[in-house]
Amino acid sequence: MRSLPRRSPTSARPVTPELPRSITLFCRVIDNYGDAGVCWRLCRQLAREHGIAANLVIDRLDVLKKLVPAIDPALNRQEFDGVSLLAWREEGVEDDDPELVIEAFACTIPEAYQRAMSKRRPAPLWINLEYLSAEPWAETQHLMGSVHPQLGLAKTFFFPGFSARSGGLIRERGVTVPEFAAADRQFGRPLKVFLFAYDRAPREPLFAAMRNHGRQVRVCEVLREGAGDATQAWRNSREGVFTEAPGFQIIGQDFVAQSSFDAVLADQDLLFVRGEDSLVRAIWSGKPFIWQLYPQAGDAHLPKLEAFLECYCERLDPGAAGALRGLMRAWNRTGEQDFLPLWREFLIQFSRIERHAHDWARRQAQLPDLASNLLSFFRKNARI
Ligand code: TRH
Repeated sequence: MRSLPRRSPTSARPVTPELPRSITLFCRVIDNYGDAGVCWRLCRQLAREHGIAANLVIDRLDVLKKLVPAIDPALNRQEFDGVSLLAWREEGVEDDDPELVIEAFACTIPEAYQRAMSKRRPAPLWINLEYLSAEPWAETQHLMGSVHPQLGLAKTFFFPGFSARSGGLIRERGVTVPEFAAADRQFGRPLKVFLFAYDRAPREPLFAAMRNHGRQVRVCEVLREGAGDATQAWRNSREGVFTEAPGFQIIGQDFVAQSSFDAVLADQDLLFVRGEDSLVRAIWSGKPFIWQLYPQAGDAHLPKLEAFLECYCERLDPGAAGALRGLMRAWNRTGEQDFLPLWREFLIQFSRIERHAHDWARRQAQLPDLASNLLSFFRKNARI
């Protein structure tokens, strides 16, 4: 980043700009795909829908390649889909001139870059984009600020969330919740279950319940590296379909490019998703879903789950809410559990849960999306 003043006082631009001309977003991948997935999605949307020059500085281009196969992880700088992709360097970023700097998930942007920001007049707006949470404290912290003790730079905390008091959810312009269509539950038509889960998920008890219940199920599981269970069995089978029992199949699902992910979800009846970004896509699909949270030490993710259930089940019939809560809680625990009564109850309530998923998504889609909220914040706070 250049540290000299950018504009002369005679600049024709207004005092309060409408939109940033340029943003730089920093992303460090902790693990998995969500950090890269969220940051890429947001940058792409800011560039494509709002015409903003978006730089994504990321430390694991190899992880991003799994989501965006056309990129070359060996390049320090490349343009793709309107976004400038830059490999993370501790020395900072050359030749960028952003009016908005986003530090994703408290990744700590390079010190050299922070110093350069502080020398700019005016300094760019600095936002820390946090993880998604329905916990009430997240709303109270949303838009709170802190000042860097040495550099005097202000930073604002931005919390995505599910209410108008939060930063909202990523929702691109083309995303619309489809018309309601109940899954066909005729005999001969298995329930199509999509499964994207962490290794610790209690797959075997869930599969046992599905196998023993009698309702036909076809599980489409995203293949995991080095998995040693049912997915591995699928890998070993020549047909591509691992049939465990009559009416119960597990199919291996290849990891697809992020641009094809919504279409994969749209083809299913029930979605097991995880982390952050696949949850949000499940919401926009309008389908029922079971969310597995990113596991945290000391089970710190369980209060986060309860906060989400509280918010999600608010208008759901109590019987259906009980069934949904039961299955989602069990899916987020480890250890011995009998899923059969949970699965049975969930299927009894399925049509209510299905309707609710659709209606809840429609209500969420009426709230401003994350990118719009970020840009509104910029409009109110930027001075140039
Ligand atoms: O991979 P994740 O578990 O990521 C997690 C979470 O973000 C978590 O909050 C964070 O702390 C941790 O990473 C470090 O799950 P998530 O968030 O759903 O991200 C998966 C991304 O991968 C998402 O952008 C969707 C994308 N995806 C594809 O593009 N194709 C696929 O086939 C699949 C299964 C996923």
